[in-house]
Amino acid sequence: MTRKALITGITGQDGSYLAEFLLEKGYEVHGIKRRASQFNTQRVDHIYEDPHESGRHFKLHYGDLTDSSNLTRILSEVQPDEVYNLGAQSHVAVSFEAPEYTADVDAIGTLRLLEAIRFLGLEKKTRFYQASTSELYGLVQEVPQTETTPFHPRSPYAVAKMYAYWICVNYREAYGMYACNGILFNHESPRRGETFVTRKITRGLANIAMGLEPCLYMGNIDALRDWGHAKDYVRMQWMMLQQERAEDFVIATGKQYSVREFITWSAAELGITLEFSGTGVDEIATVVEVKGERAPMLKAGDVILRIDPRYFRPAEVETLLGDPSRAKAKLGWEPQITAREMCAEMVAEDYKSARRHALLKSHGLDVPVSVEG
Ligand code: NDP
Ligand code: GDR
Repeated sequence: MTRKALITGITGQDGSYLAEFLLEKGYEVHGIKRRASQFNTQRVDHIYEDPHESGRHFKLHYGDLTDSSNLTRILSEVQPDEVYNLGAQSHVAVSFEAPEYTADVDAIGTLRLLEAIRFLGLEKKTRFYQASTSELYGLVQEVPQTETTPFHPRSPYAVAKMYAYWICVNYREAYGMYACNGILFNHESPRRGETFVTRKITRGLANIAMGLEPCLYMGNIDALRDWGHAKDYVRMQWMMLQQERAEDFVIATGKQYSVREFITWSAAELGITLEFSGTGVDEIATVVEVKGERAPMLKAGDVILRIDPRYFRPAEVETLLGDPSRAKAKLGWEPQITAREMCAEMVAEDYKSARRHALLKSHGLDVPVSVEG
């Protein structure tokens, strides 16, 4: 029998990698996409199958985590063996601006799915994966963070995800559901949303190198993160649903770097040596040297990075470092791609598209470039 998986958030970074992974494993993959006024399936377009053809293994359903009846109908139609709840308003800074919506989607959305599974009598058939987050640790109580480190969320996003974490545990304990939390630390890729810090940097610097924009404006570049590659992390999401017993796991690399280091690496991939000077909001990064051909529009002395306080958050998570040893011991999971390798891959992809844009621009076809976020 073909196994069926339902992925919420399939159009996002993780959803797209997970869909590819499950299709390769022979699953029938169903995903929930939101209605939007423009196409929003770019990350999964390469695996799209024409609905007019039979024997399809990849199907998209319109839906939304704020809509219980829609979720119940999709679950009832699909009868999935596995549900991966990756859908979320996932931007921490945005959650301060839209806290109620974030809670509705990220917290109550999770409850809606779990209740729909129970209501349909699928609680013994359907296994449930919840996309939990290192943001739960927030103001960290212990270094490194493990499955037993106390939570102290620091944003409406993290508070909503804390509800989702506990409701998942609660449905496991109360109804014997196979429901588990992957407490995932930051993970990135060339498919990362453009307003998360790594992608903002790789895309911004590639654009600057090609003369498409003059300067990158950043927030707290002293923040420390444990960055892994999304491809490694979706493999672990699947592994967590293949165990005898549902358990929660920390997924991380165990290594930590600053945003500033990530900027330096990204610049180096483009042949640019940067020097940081000044402090606080007056800090800047200046080009010291340009090697090779990748940054034809830059020269020593150019200031290409400044601090803009509007990217500071009302409450910041300064430092995160995960301890993945339980995942390694119990599941044999280890990340295969280092943060530095991931950075190189992201810069290479963004550089390709910056070059394309620059070429179009040189032929009079202007392409708007935005790095808000
Ligand atoms: P993305 O922001 O790339 O993707 C989020 C997905 O959720 C998109 O498909 C989005 O749809 C969808 N979505 C948003 N709002 C709704 C809604 N109201 N109803 C249904 N779907 C919705 O996130 P990632 O892929 O990076 O992350 C996946 C999950 O893992 C998220 O829950 C995130 O919070 C969590 N997480 C992520 C980490 C990371 O570092 N990436 C770390 C820890 C946890 P659309 O494309 O239409 O916007
Ligand atoms: P985070 O990721 O908040 O950790 O949440 P993000 O990449 O947005 O920020 C990481 C750190 O970088 C600092 N920072 C900036 N961030 C952004 N976005 N833009 C900037 O200009 C900027 N300058 C500095 C931030 O302040 C922060 O400290 C991500 C999301 O994927 C969540 O959904 C997920 O749960 C967590 O990772 C784990």
